[in-house]
Amino acid sequence: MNRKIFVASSMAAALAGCAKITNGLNDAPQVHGVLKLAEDLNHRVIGTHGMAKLYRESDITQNFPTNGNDTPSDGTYQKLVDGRFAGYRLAVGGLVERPQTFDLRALRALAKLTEITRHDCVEGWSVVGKWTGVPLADFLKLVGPKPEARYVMFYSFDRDSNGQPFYGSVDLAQAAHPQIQLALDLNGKPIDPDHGGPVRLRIPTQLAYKSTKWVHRIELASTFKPIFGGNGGYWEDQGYEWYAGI
Ligand SMILES: Nc1nc2c(c(=O)[nH]1)N[C@H]1C(S)=C(S)[C@@H](COP(=O)(O)O)O[C@H]1N2
Ligand SMILES: [Mo]
Repeated sequence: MNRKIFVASSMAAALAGCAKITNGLNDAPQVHGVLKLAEDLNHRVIGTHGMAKLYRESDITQNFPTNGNDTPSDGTYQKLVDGRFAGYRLAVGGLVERPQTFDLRALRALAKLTEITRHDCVEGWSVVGKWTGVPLADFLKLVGPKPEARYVMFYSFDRDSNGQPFYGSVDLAQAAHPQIQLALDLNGKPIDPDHGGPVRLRIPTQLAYKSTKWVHRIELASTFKPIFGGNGGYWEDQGYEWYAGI
């Protein structure tokens, strides 16, 4: 059983994700069926409860590649960079008891998780970094998901060449995982713009495309069907799996 899951999940890893050149194979219905099955098994059997491996300081990667729809050229984002993010606000709304906004000082006061973890991009590279930030579980307790809330949606500043904004999501079970954080620091310094600063999601138990960079708005929702392409995320709308457990 375990081996089956492993094989299925490595297949998913090889086929899904952020490869910039889309692979025609991904579109074959039988491949999709296998991936869906793997996704389902992973989600129920491993992903949500398993822990990502923790690394040592000496494992930290020196030259950390970046990946994304380019660093947002968006005017609002550029102004925030110029002002060293003093004007940055994270807005939280949707199905929450206490909608509110957070500036970086408020977020830093909640940052109590530091973990050295690896992120795996399906384009074939992995990097180990030290991330410090706010445990997502603590953050959600503060804003109070309403009983009908099921998903946490993350919205970013960047857009692709068609003007489509980047976004992503996890469900509340994944959000409760102790290693998921709203990251503020990378390797002891505020996350730079290229790596998703000032606030990005880090999910060390899933492929890196789920770790949404440049987050400016979080919304709790009961379903993601009516949001953009309806699949829960930018990459998911291109056909990749919503659950990307490693
Ligand atoms: N907003 C946003 N987040 C994103 C992406 C993106 O294009 N936009 N790319 C994802 C992908 S495919 C990867 S591999 C990681 C890369 O993170 P890094 O640039 O810090 O290495 O960010 C993820 N988060
Ligand atoms: Mo990626």
